[in-house]
Amino acid sequence: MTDVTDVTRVEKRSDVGQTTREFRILVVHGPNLNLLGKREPEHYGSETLAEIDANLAARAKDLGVALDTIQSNHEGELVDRIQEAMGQSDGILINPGGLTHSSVALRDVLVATGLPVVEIHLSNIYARESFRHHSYVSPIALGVISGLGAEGYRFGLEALVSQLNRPA
Ligand code: CA2
Repeated sequence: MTDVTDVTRVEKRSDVGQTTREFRILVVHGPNLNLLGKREPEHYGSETLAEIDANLAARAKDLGVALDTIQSNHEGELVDRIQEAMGQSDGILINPGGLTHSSVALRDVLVATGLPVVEIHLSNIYARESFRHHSYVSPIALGVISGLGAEGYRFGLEALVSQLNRPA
């Protein structure tokens, strides 16, 4: 597993004087996304994963949320890390990569967390080969952003935070 970033949880005071916890979001990048910026820019753009993560971190800071970020090429490692999000994270932003189209295990663990999930794809999976048109994650996601490139991650983060801030 690479690129694990831990941002310390911060307590903040609400207007009514109660202490509230800062939201913590797990950002998950699936298999081969570590190759971004090096190959297939026609599908995935020219930004590297490190650049995407840096931009997300800056936006998270503005929004006042903490990010934990992982990338792995191993399905089981992703499942283990998502299990750990239970009780630690408030939401999950995920680009499952190729596992989008194949992994029941990934979908099952996302459901098991009970957390809101936003699914991101750099490319428009519906404008590509037919095997990419089905996602195991989309039916259990709060929402899906596909085809808007690296900016899609920012839109996804903003949507997740907006949802978390909604009164219950
Ligand atoms: O569009 C997306 O973000 C995808 O999730 C990317 C996956 C693909 O299997 C999905 O259908 C759509 C592929 C990730 C691999 O990324 C690479 C990046 C650069 C070079 C080669 C692969």
